[in-house]
Amino acid sequence: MAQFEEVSQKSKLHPKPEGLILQYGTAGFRTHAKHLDHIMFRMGLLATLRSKKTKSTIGVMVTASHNPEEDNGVKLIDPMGEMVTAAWEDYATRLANAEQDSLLTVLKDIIEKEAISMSEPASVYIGRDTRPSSASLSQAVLDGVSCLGGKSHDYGLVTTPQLHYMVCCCNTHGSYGSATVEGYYQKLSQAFLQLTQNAPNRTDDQKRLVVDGANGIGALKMREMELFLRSELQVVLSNDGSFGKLNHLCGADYVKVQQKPPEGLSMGARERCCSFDGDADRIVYYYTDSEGRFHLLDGDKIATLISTYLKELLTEAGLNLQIAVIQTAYANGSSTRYLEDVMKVTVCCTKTGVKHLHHAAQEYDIGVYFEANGHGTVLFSRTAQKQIHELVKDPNTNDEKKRAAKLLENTVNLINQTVGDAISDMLVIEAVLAIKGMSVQDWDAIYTDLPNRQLKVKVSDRRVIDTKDAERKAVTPEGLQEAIDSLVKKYKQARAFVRPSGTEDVVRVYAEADTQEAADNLAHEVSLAVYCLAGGVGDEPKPLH
Ligand code: NG1
Ligand code: ZN
Repeated sequence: MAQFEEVSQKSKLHPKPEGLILQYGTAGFRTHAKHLDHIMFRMGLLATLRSKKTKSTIGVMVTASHNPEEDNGVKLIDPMGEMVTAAWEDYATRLANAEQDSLLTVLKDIIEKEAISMSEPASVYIGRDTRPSSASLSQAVLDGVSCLGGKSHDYGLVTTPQLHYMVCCCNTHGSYGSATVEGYYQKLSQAFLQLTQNAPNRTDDQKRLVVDGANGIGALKMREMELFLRSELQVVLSNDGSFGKLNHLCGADYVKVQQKPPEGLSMGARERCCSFDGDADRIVYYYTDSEGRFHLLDGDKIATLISTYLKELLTEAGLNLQIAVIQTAYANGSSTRYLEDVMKVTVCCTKTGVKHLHHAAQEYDIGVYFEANGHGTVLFSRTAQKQIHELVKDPNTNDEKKRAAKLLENTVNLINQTVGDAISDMLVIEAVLAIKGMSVQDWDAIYTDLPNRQLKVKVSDRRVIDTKDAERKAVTPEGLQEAIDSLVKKYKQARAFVRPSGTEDVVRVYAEADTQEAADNLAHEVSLAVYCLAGGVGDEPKPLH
């Protein structure tokens, strides 16, 4: 077939370095940008097949999120704006690793297994972040799409969640919103302005928010969106990419992992600040108190704020909908305790990686999911949305119920349900704080985080670590879990676990305990256990103090 001939010819322009093996990980392919040209071309091919198979538009986002600027990556977006399914992740890995001369064989094998009719039309939406390598890499994706006769729409520079939104809008024929960047701004800003009408007396100080754009796409898009928000949110934008390097000493990941403010941000005492990551799908908040102490409000605090607000509204509206919070092993122990014991909401723990949280959240009427690192959103089931909508329309609803139902309806519209979205999450948080008349300090005081520490250990092959129980227990190598258990016993309120990263060639170590020193010591001792029992390479981990 002519299409295959073209694939064969064009793939020579995007050659695979022999022997290079890459895995479709937690968030797609991710590595140094110089190794990715062939991957992009092949993901263009795969997205086209996926589109033919699903008879829907598929998204391809070129980004490496919070990774260093020199890296890049790619992820596929399924029809409803969600991450691509596990079977297709596997195809992605096989296609990516096929040597040049077996590319067509692997491609035809996928076509046969999935019984894809090649005469079906295909449509692929493409977006990219601000990395210097992203422009040419997204061109390689476009080449892949055109080889198999797919139609493409290149959105150029967009945040990851914006592209997810576009894909969902397209495949729901506009009922989720209109598939343009402007449509996104309009939908979100209208909902935000409606919500803040419930907090009419806010001062300019209360409307002010310092935003660290991580020198990335989020900063660019925040600038574009400002106009739509009128003066209901007064954004002071730092790290806007005009000179700093992407994610360098700034951004949500830096702030969360280092537990300190980003560089390049001037923050007054008690001032509300937040950081996006490099593709604006994560957000964390923070402030320094009058003694200069830094306070971080991470994904767990965000989930708590949003679920408390939603639970109160459901009660006021008299709606009997089940709400659950989905977390991972990285959730601070205090947050889990607060949600279960005080809030009395269902808490569920899944493996790391938003696709796992997203699936678990789909099981409830309202599923609030957040990773501790600030990636998350809220899913409202069809039933929940229908009930909320009917209550708004019901002429017999009393004023209190109607107000609660309208707030819920606008909140649904403000939330990007396809994926975690820093801009949407930020607007939800700002609206909730405004409506509840809370300062960032009030929010922070809901519960006190247990001190914690995250470390990385280099090992020769991180796959020697296998885990169970939502990654909270190590099954292999032998003796590792026993070693962790006995270390944890030495500390108060302590917990620790290890798991291989899905995005970096490292083993991650997490520990929490009653004091920072204890959390640091425990994390260090667990790192040593990993180093000794799981084939550590390089220097032995050094103590933090
Ligand atoms: P890995 O590298 O698998 O730990 C990291 C984050 C995940 C997720 C992915 C995708 C932590 C501890 N891990 O995964 O939560 O966000 O990146 O970006 O934050
Ligand atoms: Zn990201």
